[in-house]
Amino acid sequence: MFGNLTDKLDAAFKKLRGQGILSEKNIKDAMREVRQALLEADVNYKVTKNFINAVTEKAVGVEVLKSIDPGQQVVKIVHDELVTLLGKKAEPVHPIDKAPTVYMICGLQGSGKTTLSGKIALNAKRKNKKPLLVAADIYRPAAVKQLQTLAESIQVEHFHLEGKQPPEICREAVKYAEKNFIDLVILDTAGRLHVDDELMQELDDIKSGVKPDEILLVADAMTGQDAVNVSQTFHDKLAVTGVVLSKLDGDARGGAALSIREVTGCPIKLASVGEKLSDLEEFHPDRMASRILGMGDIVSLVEKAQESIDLEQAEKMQEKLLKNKFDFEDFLDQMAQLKKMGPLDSILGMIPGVGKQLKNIKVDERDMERMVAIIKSMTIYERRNPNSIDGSRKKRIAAGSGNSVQAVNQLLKQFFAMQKMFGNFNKKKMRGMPPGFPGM
Ligand SMILES: Nc1nc2c(ncn2[C@@H]2O[C@H](COP(=O)(O)OP(=O)(O)OP(=O)(O)O)[C@@H](O)[C@H]2O)c(=O)[nH]1
Ligand SMILES: [Mg+2]
Repeated sequence: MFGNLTDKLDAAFKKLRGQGILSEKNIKDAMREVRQALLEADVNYKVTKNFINAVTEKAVGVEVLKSIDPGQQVVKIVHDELVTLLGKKAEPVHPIDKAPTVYMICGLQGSGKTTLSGKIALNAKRKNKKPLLVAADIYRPAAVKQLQTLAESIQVEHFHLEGKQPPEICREAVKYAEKNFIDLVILDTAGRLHVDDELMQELDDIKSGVKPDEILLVADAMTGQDAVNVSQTFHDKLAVTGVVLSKLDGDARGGAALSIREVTGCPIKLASVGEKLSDLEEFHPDRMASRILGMGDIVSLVEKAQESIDLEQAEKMQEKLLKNKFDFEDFLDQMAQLKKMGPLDSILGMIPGVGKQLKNIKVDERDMERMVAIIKSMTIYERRNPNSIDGSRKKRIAAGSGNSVQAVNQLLKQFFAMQKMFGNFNKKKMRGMPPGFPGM
């Protein structure tokens, strides 16, 4: 599931990731593709529209975190919006905190109600709770038998009253549970092909008869927008307390998962991810968003951007800078480390007060390779003593690195300017900075 959507989103972000800066135009271009991807995944039209607006607004107004690729930052924004769309926080089902706690399971025919009932029963049993599976579907001849077989397979009690109507069966089941130390009563109700008044009335009668702690609507993720409409109708009529997305393991396009919360306002609490009774998961918006984006690594990279410069090395560097012992060897080390993080001037720009001074010292990524080549052509002595680099040394270094003397001169100029800047910077700012401030 989500495979297609993930690929499409990835393609949209790839374009942004190549860009040096986030402009309103390149964001809009990328968002057009994201929009298309969402619509193709069968996400509700309105939901898509709101989503794109929210992301665009945040991306355009974003204060660009200097240390990472702007495209990655957009990935993070999209991720966060997806989390919001999916409900922000995980909302667990009502705890089994009194005997009996009652869950009512409802939904359309074949959506996976009986399977879910079994899954919840098994789960409760694993927590040393005593569940009771109640057959409240008397219309489909095999339904009672199906639940009974299922209950026996996991050695859980089941309950049925021959010849009674579902509301009465449910009331009696709860009475039985009270007398028999049952912790959790699970009402497996009947489904219909379509939402109809008769079904709703019956479910409403069950609800008022037993006052369930949790009314779970099972929505089949494979049915896309239908699942959204069905959820809306059930929620309007029954005030459902939670949605369970079933068949999330299938090749559904994901639209239902992404739209239900936003459209109905009802939290998604569980995800049914297979036919086996152990295939039940709590629904976590953040995990689902990461799964959809398939880019959990980038999201955490952005989160950790500031921490990810090796603190220990940064501290050492700080010490050297304070003593004005920063040489080309250190420069090379820093380059290697900074390369992981992005453009050098951007990293420096993260340090309060440095950004502005960098205006006249242009250190951009395209120059980095060349700088490294030049430094590597220096002898160790030269690297440690940049002042020793005279005319003839410059010629040799230039030839060795395949650059002009002019390029070597430029690097030296930049290096000395930087050294000077740090000298001034140290005097003015260092005392006020937290120890080991990431960067220089
Ligand atoms: N792949 C997959 N199949 C599921 C899942 N949940 C249920 N199914 C299958 O879907 C079919 C219907 O499941 P049931 O649990 O009987 O559905 P129901 O809502 O109780 O159906 P009715 O009682 O007829 O209304 C069965 O073949 C299940 O094995 C799921 O999460 N993933
Ligand atoms: Mg059933």
